[in-house]
Amino acid sequence: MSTDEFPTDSPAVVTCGLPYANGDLHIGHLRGYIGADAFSRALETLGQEVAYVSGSDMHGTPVAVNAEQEGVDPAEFALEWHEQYEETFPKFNVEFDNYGHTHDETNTELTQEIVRTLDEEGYVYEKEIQVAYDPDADQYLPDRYVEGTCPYCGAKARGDECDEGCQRHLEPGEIEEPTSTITGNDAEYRERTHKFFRVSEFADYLTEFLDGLEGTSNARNQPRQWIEEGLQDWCLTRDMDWGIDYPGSEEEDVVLYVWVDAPIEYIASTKQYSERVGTEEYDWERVWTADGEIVHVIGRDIIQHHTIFWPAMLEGADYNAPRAVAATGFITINGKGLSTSRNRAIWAEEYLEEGFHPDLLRYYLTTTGGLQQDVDFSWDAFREKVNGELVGTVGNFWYRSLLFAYRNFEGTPDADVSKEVQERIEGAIGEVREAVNDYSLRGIGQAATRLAQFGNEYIQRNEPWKLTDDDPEKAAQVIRDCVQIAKAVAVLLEPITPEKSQLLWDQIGEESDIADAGLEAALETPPRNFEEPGELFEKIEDDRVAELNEKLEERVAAAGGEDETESDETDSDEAEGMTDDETTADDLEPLLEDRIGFDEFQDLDIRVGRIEAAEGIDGADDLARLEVDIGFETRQVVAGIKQLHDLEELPGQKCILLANMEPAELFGVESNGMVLAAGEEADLLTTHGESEVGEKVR
Ligand code: B3M
Ligand code: ZN
Repeated sequence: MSTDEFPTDSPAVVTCGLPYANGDLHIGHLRGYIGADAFSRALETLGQEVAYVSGSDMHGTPVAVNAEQEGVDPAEFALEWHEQYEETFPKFNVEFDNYGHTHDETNTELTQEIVRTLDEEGYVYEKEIQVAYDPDADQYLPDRYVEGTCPYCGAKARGDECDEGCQRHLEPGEIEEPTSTITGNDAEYRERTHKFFRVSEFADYLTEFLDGLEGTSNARNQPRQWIEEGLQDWCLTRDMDWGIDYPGSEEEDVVLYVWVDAPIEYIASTKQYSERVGTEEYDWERVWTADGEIVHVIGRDIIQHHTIFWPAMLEGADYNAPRAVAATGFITINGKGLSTSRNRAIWAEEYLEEGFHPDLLRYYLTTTGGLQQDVDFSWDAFREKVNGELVGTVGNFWYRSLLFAYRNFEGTPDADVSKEVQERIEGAIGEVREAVNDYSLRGIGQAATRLAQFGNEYIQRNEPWKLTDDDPEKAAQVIRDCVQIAKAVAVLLEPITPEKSQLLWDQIGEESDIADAGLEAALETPPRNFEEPGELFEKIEDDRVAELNEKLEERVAAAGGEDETESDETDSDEAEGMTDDETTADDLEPLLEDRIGFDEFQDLDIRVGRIEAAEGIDGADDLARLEVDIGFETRQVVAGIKQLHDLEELPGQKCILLANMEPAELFGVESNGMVLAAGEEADLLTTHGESEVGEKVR
């Protein structure tokens, strides 16, 4: 790996978390797969050599439990889902260079080889531990076969992950008040011997690794805290028969923990790709053992696996370290947790069946929030974004400029691009380069849409329709500029909307594949002639949205979903970016009995502000220093949001500030006001209309 800016001279690999082969894909999964696909395409447009790989996660209790419920063999069950996923991804223009699965030979062999190396290097030892057991089912209860309470945060948790609380990985035996998910019985504990990986020995290595890790800030900050609290060794084996055998072990009904072989599929899948295209073309060993740039896109609930266990395994077995871990936030639906059991989800198939183009969803999911922010999906917000940005800005510009060019010049006029437009496009290319290096998909999208916005203004300002008769030369030049901008927008937007960009590419008469064009193509002259263009984006009508909302409401109601007192059955997996932590009244802080008068409220000077700068405070785990413009002046404020927000994403965002808060000093930094936020995740309050910075909140 290098620390040079992308593009580098080393081959890169981009991966996304492997979906468990256990159920239908939904929008929560898609955020990660589309995001990683877009990132990999974007790297390519910069000229980076890159492969995008993943595979289905076939093992572990997430698959075994669901297969058992359906009374089928886990291998068969998983393979069926795997095949379905393979068919679904391309429908969203998610194009893997290789999509394998963890149960295939490549991964099985590689996993056993890596574990053998760790063992030989002295990183594995045996220990007797207490393992949950269900006497009625006569079965040990690894991972999702057991539920109980998280010993760290007290939330209801699964055997191996605190999925609704602090998101920590839980070791066998750690969960409190364990009950069997097979019979509902209280679990007993029995003594068993298991293999452990000495993760604790890697604390110093991991600290250094995290210091250099790129990606999103949550993927660095959370693990730092876990290391400070002290790392535990990691149990490598489980009492079950579905999975990969421990190398050389004769023991029946003991397999490797799913999280051992799952990330190794990243390597196995890269290897398969390399073997298919030839190592001359792409060398997996160079990527994984020498100087490759490894970029993992994951959901934020599996940060620990990717920034502690995985890099420790790689280091222990003498592999290369990841360059970046980009952890995405969750998807909520209409402001509530996505829940497959409540059917509050947008399913991949459903989206397509409704007839929407995949690129619309790609655009929505990649540009609605920063990568690590939670993104809410509602059909209303979807319509608004599509109609506003894709139809109104991009599509409108594309169509009007190409139509004008076609009607008056039968294509691209013979003229040179003006200096202004040349520089504007160069600027946009620079913004994309920067966004890619910041792992900001939204930044890529914004650079492209802003360029289209400029195009609209440019055409409006120059009014070429008035020039065709009076000053045809000037008209030719303006339209020449517009065609170039249209082409540039297509190139810049290709990682996000590959199919629509290709269509625009075809419309201007290009004959190649836009995916093969680099960013510099944005400045290359388009072909002289093209055919009459068509509109590439279509407005989503209000009644269509009303209909979709109704459908969603009905099916959530049918699943009993709006009954807040209902205890939710465990979802198949939260991992791909869904959360089930819908708040019930019981979870909320009780309302205060004491009332205050209006005068007392008036004493609070609450203002609309805009965050100008945000940085972590050295030595303080949670605190960030913000500079907030409140119209009259810029305030320095200390806020406990360091772990909860991507600080780099904050500048430019509006916020609400309590301005007459007594000043205080925290970690040597003066705090002069208080930024208001809601809930455990410090959801920052803001305004949604036109209010100006400095205006009072009343
Ligand atoms: N199969 C799904 C998840 O927890 C899990 C990912 C494995 S990535 C190596 O997101
Ligand atoms: Zn917890």
